[in-house]
Amino acid sequence: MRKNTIVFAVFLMLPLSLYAYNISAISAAGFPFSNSDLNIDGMEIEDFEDATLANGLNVGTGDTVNLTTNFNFNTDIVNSSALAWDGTNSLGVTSSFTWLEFTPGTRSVAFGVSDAESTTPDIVLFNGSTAVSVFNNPFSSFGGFGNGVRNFYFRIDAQEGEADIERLRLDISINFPMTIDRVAFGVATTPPIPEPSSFFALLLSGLILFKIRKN
Ligand SMILES: [Ca+2]
Ligand SMILES: [Ca+2]
Ligand SMILES: [Ca+2]
Repeated sequence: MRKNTIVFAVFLMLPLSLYAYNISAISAAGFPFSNSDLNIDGMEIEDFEDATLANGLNVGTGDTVNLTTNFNFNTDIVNSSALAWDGTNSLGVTSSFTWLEFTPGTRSVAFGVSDAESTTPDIVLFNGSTAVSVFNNPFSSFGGFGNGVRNFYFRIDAQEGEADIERLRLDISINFPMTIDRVAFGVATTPPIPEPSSFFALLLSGLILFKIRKN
């Protein structure tokens, strides 16, 4: 009985511990949010309300990893208060590949997603010239999709021992554009809200320890 319990534990915990980088999201249902609500206190913020990008952030489009920064406020910004996560402007994600490039030392990145359909967006994380981790439609588990509305506030955190977040590539089908806004990046002073899976893992390990000790 004891042996069975331990095997069961390893089997369930393994996929969780191998999951690279921490991905989480906050539902748009509680909009508007303060920085504290979003756990982005102390991070740099780009709100896309003017033509200048925050220091440490580049935005570009193209199909190779060699990002040529080509952010153009006049053509890349979508003006809609229904989609914005602050102010009235957002970055339109209308190309197949839209790149966000961050200053060295960036450990956490977060942004609001709006106007996204459930079938299209993917996020690919690049370090150097290599895609080190691919999140195949990470949005699918977050729900809240729909055109013309805010969907959720996405977040990725590098865990201890993992490389900095250099670049994220947002992949969409050009027939299904979306927008992002209130990009936060840097070193978070507050951790993301733990995922239900993390809670489950903690609960599970607690229960297993209890059971092992009892035996
Ligand atoms: Ca904005
Ligand atoms: Ca700006
Ligand atoms: Ca859309």
